[in-house]
Amino acid sequence: MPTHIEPYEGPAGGWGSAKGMKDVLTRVKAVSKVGPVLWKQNKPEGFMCVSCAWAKPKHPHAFEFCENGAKATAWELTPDRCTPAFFAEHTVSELRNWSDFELEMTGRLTEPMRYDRASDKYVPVSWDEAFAAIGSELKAIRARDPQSVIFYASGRASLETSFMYGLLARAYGNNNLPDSSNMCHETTSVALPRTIGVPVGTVLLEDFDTTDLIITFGQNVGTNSPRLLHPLQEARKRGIGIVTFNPLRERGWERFRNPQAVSEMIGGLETQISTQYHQVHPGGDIAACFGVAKALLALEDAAQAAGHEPVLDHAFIAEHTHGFEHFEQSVRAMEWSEIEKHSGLKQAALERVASVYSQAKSTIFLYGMGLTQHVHGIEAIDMVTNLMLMRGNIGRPGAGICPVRGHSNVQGQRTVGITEKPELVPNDKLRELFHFEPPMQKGMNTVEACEGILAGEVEAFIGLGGNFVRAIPDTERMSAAWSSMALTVQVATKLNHSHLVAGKVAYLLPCIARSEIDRQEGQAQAVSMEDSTTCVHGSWGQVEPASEHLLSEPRIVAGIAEATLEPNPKLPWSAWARDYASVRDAIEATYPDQFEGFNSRLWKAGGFPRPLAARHRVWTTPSRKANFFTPEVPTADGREKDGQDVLRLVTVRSNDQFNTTVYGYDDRFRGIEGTRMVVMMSGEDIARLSLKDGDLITLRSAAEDGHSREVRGLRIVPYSIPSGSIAGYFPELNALIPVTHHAEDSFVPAGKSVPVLLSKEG
Ligand SMILES: Nc1nc2c(c(=O)[nH]1)N[C@H]1C(S)=C(S)[C@@H](COP(=O)(O)OP(=O)(O)OC[C@H]3O[C@@H](n4cnc5c(=O)[nH]c(N)nc54)[C@H](O)[C@@H]3O)O[C@H]1N2
Ligand SMILES: Nc1nc2c(c(=O)[nH]1)N[C@H]1C(S)=C(S)[C@@H](COP(=O)(O)OP(=O)(O)OC[C@H]3O[C@@H](n4cnc5c(=O)[nH]c(N)nc54)[C@H](O)[C@@H]3O)O[C@H]1N2
Ligand SMILES: [Mo]
Repeated sequence: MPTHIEPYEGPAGGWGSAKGMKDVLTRVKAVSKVGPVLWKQNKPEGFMCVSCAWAKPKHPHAFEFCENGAKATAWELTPDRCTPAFFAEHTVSELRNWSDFELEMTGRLTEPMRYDRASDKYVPVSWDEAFAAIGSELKAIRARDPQSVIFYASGRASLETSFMYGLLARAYGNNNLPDSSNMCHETTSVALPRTIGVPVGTVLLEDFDTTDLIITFGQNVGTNSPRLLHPLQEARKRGIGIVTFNPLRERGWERFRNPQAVSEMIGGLETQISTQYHQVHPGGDIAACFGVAKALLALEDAAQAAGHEPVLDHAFIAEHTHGFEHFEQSVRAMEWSEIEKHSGLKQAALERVASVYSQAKSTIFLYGMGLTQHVHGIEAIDMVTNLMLMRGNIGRPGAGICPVRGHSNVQGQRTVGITEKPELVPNDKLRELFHFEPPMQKGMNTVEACEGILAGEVEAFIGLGGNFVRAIPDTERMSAAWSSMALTVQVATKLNHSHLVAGKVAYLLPCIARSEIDRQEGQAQAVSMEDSTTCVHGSWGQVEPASEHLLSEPRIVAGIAEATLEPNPKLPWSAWARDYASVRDAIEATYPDQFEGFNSRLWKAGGFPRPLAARHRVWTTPSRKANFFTPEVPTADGREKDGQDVLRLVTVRSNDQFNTTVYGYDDRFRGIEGTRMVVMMSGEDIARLSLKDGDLITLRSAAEDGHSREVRGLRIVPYSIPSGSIAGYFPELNALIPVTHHAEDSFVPAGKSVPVLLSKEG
């Protein structure tokens, strides 16, 4: 593939988006099949996109999909097949040298496969054989130690599958339910319950219609949630300001041309998205928010002196919050010089933020991985929450906090019990409804699962979707440790590297995808998911499954459960797998306040919102108030302790990938085409390090823990990023991240600030 690197001048959306979509549809030969499906994408009674979790509107656009949603659907609906004949031709060792892109380009998996160590190949098996073998291994391990099996879930599986999967793990005897969320928004799930009493965002889609200001941190809208550009564009058309904090210039936050608006496409019109763009240092959001708070207090002092309306919402602070005095003192005590040093932003810039914030009646605070994937990510979210509470921007229309979730049902998985934390599980309900004793021992999160595998303490890994080995840190150490496990089972749609690091006994189980018609006993079944704004939607598959041998995910979970667990009439696995409405009834019985009338509300346009106390200014925190928490650290990444030569690496997604799924090698908005092996670096650093555009370099981990980690053959690309930090792509650079480098308390790998050393090659 030719490499072409040149700054991209176009907007997000626009003709580039149409072309990007067409390229992938053509590549996977899915043009004719995908068209009719896209028409139904994200519409009531339609099919819910498998890409991001952004909200689906009540009144959808004619095409309620984006460039990347279309790519995700096309990727699922490719006519290519990865069949037993393919596996007969290639050994697993050989396939390990293939790229992520090449593996998934082989097409959809068609039959259940068993790894045969003697020939180093996957060989076909029947489903009955696979379930029986998995069940017998799991039973044997359970007799030794039920805590040594991991039940991983990636955030795509439906509410129905996820609920059954959680029950499977617990009936087996553990809470080892790490989720992709443990690498993603778990920092949110730990931060927000302490401050506002709920683990999820409070904003609904309609809040974008009435808000007066949107402030964003660390999210890449144009690539990772492009449908959110529509409400942002509409807000801008109402004259609403958008303030963005992001170390990189991300095109989606700069300007947008709606590919669905003929006038914009033909007339070349585009909307400026951010009215203020602040290139904060990675990890500098804590200091930046301190600066905005300090400037806000100065405005408050001035307003009081002049006898004007106050800037702070004193009534809200007094009635609804706790901890303001200490917060205020800390903010007043923090020097501007410190704030500027740690945020990389000037006092005047932060005063401009405070000025628009002080004038906005209602403000939405939106954020993504730029906050959650830092060592002190919780403190960064706390500071955003503090800013929000200062002006009472929660529990009223047009205001609130909006963590933008990743996978399409990752938030919902947590809601229905995929968690390693037993205190978040309605254990009494499980006892009462399903007649088994739920385990009370805390389970392993992703990082603990990795550490357990490295220590040889984990005997089996079951993966419900995802690509664990590529998504986690320390790729090489983890791949090497993998084969020590007695059993590995992967439920998947497409081949990936996690399938090529087999345990002693290993199975690869192919499943029906969400865009496909899932018939059980002749009846099409609907599934459901929860979006980023707590709205729950039903989804119908649209096309015939990729192979007649595929089973649905609920059916596979039921198969494993029945082969492993003693019969329990209260856990009717097969009956559930025959009729998903009965699973929804079980979900409603387990969570009656969250899922009241689940089946009857499944097709409500725009989804039905789960109730959320914080939306009504009811605070389910220990203090019964919303809490100001004052960070004790000035930056989210603790880089002050770094040695002189250390650079901080920010790992990000390109516009041509969905996590570890690489659709192609073009990152259009960043002007990087034909390669993913790049390091984006500021002109200042390039000069300081005597490098030049196009130089090849090696990155090494700066961690001194006795393990060497390096990635070679990376090409220097000049980019607008604060000096001292560099950026590159996940998952290629995950080999540089020590598994111990994670957010405190939430254990999310800290992929947004990885200490590395650079050396020039050749
Ligand atoms: N097309 C597509 N869509 C996706 C995905 C995908 O891979 N492809 N992945 C899905 C998933 S699972 C998730 S979690 C989401 C992820 O969506 P995002 O949250 O947008 O994740 P990233 O691509 O990691 O980008 C993080 C952004 O944070 C910025 N950033 C990095 N460090 C900092 C910092 O310290 N402070 C600030 N203020 N900004 C910072 C980066 O420059 C980047 O713009 O997207 C989901 N949607
Ligand atoms: N350095 C660094 N590391 C990161 C991140 C980062 O920003 N930087 N981001 C983290 C984040 S936010 C996340 S969410 C994780 C993602 O981690 P995962 O969720 O584990 O990874 P994905 O790449 O989304 O998984 C892709 C695979 O899922 C399977 N699949 C696709 N559709 C289906 C389906 O319908 N059913 C089943 N059973 N399988 C399916 C396919 O086989 C495909 O190969 O990565 C994390 N890792
Ligand atoms: Mo994610």
